[in-house]
Amino acid sequence: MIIKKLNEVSGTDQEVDGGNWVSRRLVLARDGMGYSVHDTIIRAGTETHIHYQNHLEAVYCIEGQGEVETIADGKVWPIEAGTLYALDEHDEHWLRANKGVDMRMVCVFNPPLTGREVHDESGVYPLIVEEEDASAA
Ligand code: 9YT
Repeated sequence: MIIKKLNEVSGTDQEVDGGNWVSRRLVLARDGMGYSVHDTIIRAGTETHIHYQNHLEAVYCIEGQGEVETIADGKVWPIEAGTLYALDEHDEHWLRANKGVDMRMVCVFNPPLTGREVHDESGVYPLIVEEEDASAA
């Protein structure tokens, strides 16, 4: 059984500040679950270009409001608490948080992040496979 508390992750190397967002990584590749789980704050008024070419991500909003726009077709979906979006086609997108209040998201990644990743200039996370994770596959 793995038990993690947000306040134990905050301020450690499992808290990653990407500028427009800060990601508190609760479950990581080394936990051997096959996915990672993050509690992520998207800072109010920000717009982030994201393209997870190496990962599938599901994102469940639990606080705040914003929108997601898929770049291939220009479609825009509003996001509020209780909205989930899943990037099942590695969808390149813009993620925008409304002004005034941060968004808070629960994010699940497959394959799992190792804990060190931040977006590169194309909005991509590199694929890092840890030994424990590779042997489980
Ligand atoms: C929703 C989203 O993709 N935000 C960027 C950060 C990422 N989810 C993470 O590393 O937690």
